[in-house]
Amino acid sequence: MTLNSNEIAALAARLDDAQTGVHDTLSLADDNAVDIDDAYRIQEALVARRLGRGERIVGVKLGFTSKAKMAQMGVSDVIVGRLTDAMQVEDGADVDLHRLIHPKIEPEVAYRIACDVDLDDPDADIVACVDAVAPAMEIIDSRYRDFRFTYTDVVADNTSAAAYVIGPWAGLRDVADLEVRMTVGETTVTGSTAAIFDDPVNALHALLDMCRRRRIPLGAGDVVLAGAATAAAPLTAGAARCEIAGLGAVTVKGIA
Ligand code: OOG
Ligand code: MG
Repeated sequence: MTLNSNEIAALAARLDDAQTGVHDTLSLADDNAVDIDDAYRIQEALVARRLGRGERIVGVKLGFTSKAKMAQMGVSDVIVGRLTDAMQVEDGADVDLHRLIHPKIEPEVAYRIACDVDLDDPDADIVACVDAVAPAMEIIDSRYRDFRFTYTDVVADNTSAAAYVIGPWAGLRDVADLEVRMTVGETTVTGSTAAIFDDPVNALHALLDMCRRRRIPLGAGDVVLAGAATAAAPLTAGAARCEIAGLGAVTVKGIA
């Protein structure tokens, strides 16, 4: 750790102001020496500001669980961020693009946790604690100029989390290699759920490991976004739809 608590609070405020004011900011690394522990402390302080405005934690998200995302963003290690109720968009609902800086959307698999996970129990079985799986999309909106950031930058920025939408839940089942198709305006991206750590269930094991290391609680009712299966696409006005073969579809509508 290299930053004191005032510096942590100031950097969290800078990122929070960028989000609420809908403007970008420069890489924190340009004028600060931020290590990975500092980055998670900034993320915690950033999320605490949202909770102070009455938001509630509803889950967690993983980032960079697929090679496509690592290659797109030039980052190659898993990251974890927090989801709040204010980020949730109902299936089929509108997303106001004016409240976002330069949003992108990506196809994801969501899991639902049905019991509290004891992070201190070395035998904790996270998969046994999951009761449902669903097709999902995440809207990411890096607060950094041109979506360019370092590894510590993106962790501090709550892993670019902005919004997410979840389709119909199904009972937990094998989703190891299902075709993924996302259409946003003229753009269609295709891939497979296998892009997520060979099988999205492996993201749950990575999540447990990250939550233990970062002391992030995993409780009954929490939603987990396992990470994008393909590179992200710019979110434009109109419908965005993701279909995962055998699991179902989910949509949102960008409003300019
Ligand atoms: C960081 C978020 C990565 C994913 O699913 O891999 C992520 C970013 O790409 O801005 O959410
Ligand atoms: Mg994502």
